[in-house]
Amino acid sequence: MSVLSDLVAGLGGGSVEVVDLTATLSGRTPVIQLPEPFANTPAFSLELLSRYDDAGPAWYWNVMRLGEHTGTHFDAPVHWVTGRDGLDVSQVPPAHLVGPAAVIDKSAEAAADPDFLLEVEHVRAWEDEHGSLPDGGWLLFRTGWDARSDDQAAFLNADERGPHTPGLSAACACWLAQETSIVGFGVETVGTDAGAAASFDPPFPAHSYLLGAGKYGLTQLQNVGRLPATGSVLIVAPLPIEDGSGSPCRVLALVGR
Ligand code: 23J
Ligand code: MN
Repeated sequence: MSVLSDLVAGLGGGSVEVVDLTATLSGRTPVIQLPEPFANTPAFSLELLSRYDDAGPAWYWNVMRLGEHTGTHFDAPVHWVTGRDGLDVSQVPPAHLVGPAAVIDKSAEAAADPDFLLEVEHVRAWEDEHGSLPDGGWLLFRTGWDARSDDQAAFLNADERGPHTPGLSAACACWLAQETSIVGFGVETVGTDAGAAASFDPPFPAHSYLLGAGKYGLTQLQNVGRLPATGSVLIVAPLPIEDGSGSPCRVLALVGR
């Protein structure tokens, strides 16, 4: 197939760049903090099995402990009650995991207002400039929040009223779920919903509408600012955990130069 030989030539010749959108996993990886009485995810940790020692003289390996929804990760439809009859992460068709990305950059707006919400009219204005959202592709919401991901307090940005991070309005989440043919929505923040979304109607509308429509979520992306508004190709690689609600995920983008 010449399209694949062209791709390989582009990768070798530098006209196709591979951009890693994945955050490094460590004990410092931020995790969402839900209020009482809800259960929370523990911090990522490694437990040593052996490191060239009596327990394994020639090998180094660990056991890792982490939540499904830790770091750069994938939300499967079954994660939310509205998608309870939908796919678990092992059932996601591989063809849904490679597709075009559309990038909406609201980093200036999010810097000025950490509670900034993406509205239908913003997406419509983007479409007037760049064309329709991609069929079977991903909408990525660029907010600049990846610059905070080394510091859980700055990343979650909570005060006594709760977290303040950008996201989708309920109307926009509903419209993306029902009126567009994207397969998923990706963000740089800790979850696909805005920090204040527990108080929205419905609560957590990005989760509620998108997962309820069989679409997917992608969170804690890095380097979205290196992608063009259109034309890049995303490779999304969650682990196929049987009955899993999501998975830590490697996300790569192919970008033409
Ligand atoms: C559980 C409850 C609320 C939220 C989340 C998880 C996530 O953001 C997630 O990682 O799916 S908002
Ligand atoms: Mn999640």
